[in-house]
Amino acid sequence: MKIGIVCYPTFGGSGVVATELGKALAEKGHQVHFITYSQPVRLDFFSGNLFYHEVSVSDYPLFDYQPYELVLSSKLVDVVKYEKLDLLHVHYAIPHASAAYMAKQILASQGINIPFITTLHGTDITLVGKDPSFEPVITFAINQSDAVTSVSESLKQDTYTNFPDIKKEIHVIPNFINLEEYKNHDSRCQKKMYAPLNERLLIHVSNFRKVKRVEDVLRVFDKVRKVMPAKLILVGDGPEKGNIEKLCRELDTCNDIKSLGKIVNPEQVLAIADLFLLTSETESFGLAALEAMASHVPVISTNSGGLPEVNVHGYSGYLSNVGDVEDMAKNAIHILKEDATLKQFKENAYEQAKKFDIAAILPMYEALYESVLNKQKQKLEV
Ligand code: GMT
Repeated sequence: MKIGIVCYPTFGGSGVVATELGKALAEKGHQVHFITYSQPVRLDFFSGNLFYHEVSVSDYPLFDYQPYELVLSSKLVDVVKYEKLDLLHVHYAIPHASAAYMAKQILASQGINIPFITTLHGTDITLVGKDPSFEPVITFAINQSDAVTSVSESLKQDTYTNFPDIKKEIHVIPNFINLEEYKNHDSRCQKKMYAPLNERLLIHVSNFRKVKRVEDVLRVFDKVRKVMPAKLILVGDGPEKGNIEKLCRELDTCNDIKSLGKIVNPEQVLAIADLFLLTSETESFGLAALEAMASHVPVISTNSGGLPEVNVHGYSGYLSNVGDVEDMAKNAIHILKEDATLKQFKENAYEQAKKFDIAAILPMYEALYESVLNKQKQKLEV
């Protein structure tokens, strides 16, 4: 198949999933064309089947806001036509689904039929998408998609609740990791660099937006380090970073915290960690938690959104109510206190991650692509 993938090329989970999916499809022999405004951060893979098409946004002075959706639609028309794509798969509804719809209509007017699949990732539905100014466009674009997927059962239900006029069937295809990529740990990253006295090493990875409640990560860590020697690594950057630095001074924890900023391959750091903290207000799936588990790191998380579908309470880690830092700290201490308990949770975390290996998930996407193409063929034959 010749597949066009549209995504946000940044460090967000949706871009990571789209990129890893494209890489895996290319490895299986499909031709994959990424169509984005810059090269996806994880597209570090050389393959004759992978292509990248940049959407360049002009900066004409009349526009206070550049019309990205329009240039994206035009680029999609161009790539579909000249690369003879079979289908488009857009990740994150805003504005990718409506841009794909527009491209589909333009191409139809030229006698070219191209189906598009929309994958809902989370904030496009639970935060941004809920904004009434987006609602009619999102509802329309999702209903017009040839197929729709969501990354968790919880996100599927949220979509129907937040957008009552969405009638389209939503297929749940969970996020995934490529376990092979977690097997080779870069020996340049060693635990003793961050925990020189072999302290317990906690870690948080996110884009430091308000929804992640990173302040709770610090409060949980503060409680843990009062009970045992511990260090915390923060990976990522974002709007809340300044507030987090302030809080770390207030709590007097800065000497035990190391901020590493944005890292392209977080699995290298995850490999040396003992416990992952994910304190989000809402999380449609929690790819970061799955990446931790694939690195044998148990997870202390909230129980919001799709997290209970990923992290199993009392097995791969623990789940607590949003904001309940007391409970999260108590659970963290339980996991970290005894070596034997930690070892067991680490093994369990890895076992749980295996369920989301790409080998199990990729065929679900391929089957969906096939069924969309078959439906389109049948429609054209009528
Ligand atoms: O919050 C992020 O990390 C970025 C965001 C995105 O839309 O790119 O992540 C969402 O999609 C990820 C991949 O499907 C999910 O694992 C995250 O849970 C989800 N984030 C939220 O729901 C807050």
